[in-house]
Amino acid sequence: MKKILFISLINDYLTAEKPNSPKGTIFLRFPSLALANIAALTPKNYKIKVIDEQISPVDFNLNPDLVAITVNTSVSKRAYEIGDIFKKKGVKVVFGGFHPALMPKESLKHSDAIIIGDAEGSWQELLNDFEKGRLKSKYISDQDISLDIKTPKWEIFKGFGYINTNFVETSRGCTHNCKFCSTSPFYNHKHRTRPIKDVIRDIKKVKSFPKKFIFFVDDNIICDKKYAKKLFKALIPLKIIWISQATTDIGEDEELVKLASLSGCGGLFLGFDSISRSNLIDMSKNHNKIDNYKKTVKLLHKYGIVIEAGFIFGFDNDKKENFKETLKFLTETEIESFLAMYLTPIPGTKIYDDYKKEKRLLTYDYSKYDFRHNVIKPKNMTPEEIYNGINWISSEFNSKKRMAKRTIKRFFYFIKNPSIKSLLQFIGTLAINLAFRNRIKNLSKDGTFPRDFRNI
Ligand code: B12
Repeated sequence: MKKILFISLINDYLTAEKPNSPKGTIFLRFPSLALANIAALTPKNYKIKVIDEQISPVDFNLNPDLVAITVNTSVSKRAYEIGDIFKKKGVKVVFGGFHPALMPKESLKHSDAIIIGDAEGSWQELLNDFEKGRLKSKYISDQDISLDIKTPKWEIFKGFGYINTNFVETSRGCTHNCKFCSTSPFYNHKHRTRPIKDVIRDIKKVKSFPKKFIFFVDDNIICDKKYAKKLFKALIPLKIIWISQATTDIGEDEELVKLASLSGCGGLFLGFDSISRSNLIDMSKNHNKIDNYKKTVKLLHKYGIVIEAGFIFGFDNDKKENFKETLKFLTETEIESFLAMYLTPIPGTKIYDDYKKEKRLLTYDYSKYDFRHNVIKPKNMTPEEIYNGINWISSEFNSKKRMAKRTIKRFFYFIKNPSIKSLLQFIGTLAINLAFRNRIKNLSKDGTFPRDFRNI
C-alpha cells in the first residue's frame, strides 16, 4: 500500500501567536478543506497521513511515497523548505493551491509536480501517472467543468482537536476583477456554482458540534445572485445558522438580504476595502459604491446580519487622514467587527508586476505577504505612517469603550429578538472582539500586531 503525506502549513503571523499562546488561539485553528477534498478523491489503496503545522511540525523521518502540500502565498517559503528536504530524500513532492498556480516556474523548483486549479479532475490523473512512474510537472484542471465535488473526508483530521470543521463550499471563484485579488486570476475570472442538492448533502454530513452552524467558504457567496436566492430558499427548511463572505453590492437587493437572513445568515465578511472612490477605481473594484455603503450596512442590520468589515490600507490615494475617516464610518454605521489589512501585491497578479516594475516592493520574502506586514512603499505615506495608522485604527476600534458598546447592543438585540441565532451573534461579536483585543494586547508589546514593517 502506497503512503501519501498530506501537509497544510501555517503562516508567520499565525505561528507568532503560538509561543505566547494567547488564550483562545485554539479557536483560530481551522482545518484545510482542500486536503479533506483531496482525501475524498484518493483511492482506498493509499494510506493517508496528515500533518497540520498549526498542531505539529513536519516529521522528516517519515518515509512516504508521495508528499502533497496545499500552498498559499504566505506559506510558500515553508512549503519550499519542506519540498526541498523530501525531494533530497527521493520522495516525490506535489504542490497545489493558489501559489503554485500563480507562480508555477518558481514552485516547480521545489516540487516534482504542481496542480493548477481544482484537484477534482487532475488528482486522479496525477496518481495514475505517479503509479506508472511517469509524473508530469504540470496538471491543469479544466475551469469549465461543473463543480461535481465529493463530500470532504473530514475523518482525516480525527484527533486534531479543531473546534469546528463545518466548512462547506457553494461556489468557487468570482467574476469581479479587483486588481489586488488573487482569487479571480486563480479561477480564470470565472464563478462556478455547485448543484444545490450537493450543498445540502454536505451540510447534512458536517461533523462538528453545533452541526447547525456552517461556514460557507466561498469567496463571494452572492456572486451569482439568481443562484444565491435559489440556494437561500433551499436552506430555509434546514434551520442552520451560517456565516460567509460577500461583496458590498448585496445591499442593492433587499430580497437577497431578506432571503439570506431567513436562511440563517448570522454574519458576513464584506470587503469595503476603502472609503476613497479613486482607490476603488484604481483597483477596478467597480461593484463597490461608496454612496451605498451606509445603506448596505443599515439593510443588513435591519435583517439582523452582523458585519465584519474588511478594509485595506496602502492604496495610492491613501493619506494619513483616511484612517480617521474610516473610523468615523465604522463608528457611525455601528459595524460589529473590523479587519484592517495592508495592501499586499500577491505574486502572480497584475498589481505585483506593477509594484515590482516601480521598485516599490520592500521585500521578496513571501512569508510576509500575509496582509499583516507592510511589504510596499505607499505613495502618499511613509511605511511608518501606514504602520502607525493601522495600529491606531485597530486599537481605537477595539478600545474597551467601543467594544462594550458593540457587545451590549448585540445583547439587547438578543433580549428583544430571542433566538439561537441572535444568541450566537451576541457570543460571536463578544468572542471576535475579545480575540482582536487579545491580539493587540499580546502582540503589540513586541510590535507584532500588525507586524512591524521594520522586521522585514
Ligand atoms: C477558509 C479560508 C481561510 C481559513 C484557512 C483554513 C485552512 N486551514 O485552510 C483561515 C481563516 C484560517 C484563513 C487564513 C488565512 N487566509 Co484564507 N481563505 C479562506 C477561504 C475563504 C476559503 C479557502 C477554502 O477552504 N477554499 C475551498 C478549498 C477547497 O479550495 P482551495 O483551498 O483553493 O483548494 C482547491 C484548489 O486550490 C486545489 N488545491 C489546493 N491545495 C491543493 C493541494 C494539492 C496537493 C492539490 C492536488 C490540490 C490543491 O484543490 C482544491 C479543490 O479541491 C479563501 C478564499 C477562497 N474562497 O478561496 C481565503 C484565502 C485562501 N485566504 C487567504 C489569505 C491571504 C489568508 C491569510 C494569509 C490571512 C491572514 N492574514 O492571516 C491566512 C493564511 C492561513 C495559512 N494557512 O497560512 C487568501 C490567499 C491569497 C493567496 N494568494 O495566498 C484567500 C484566497 C482569500 C483572498 N481572496 O485573498 N483562510
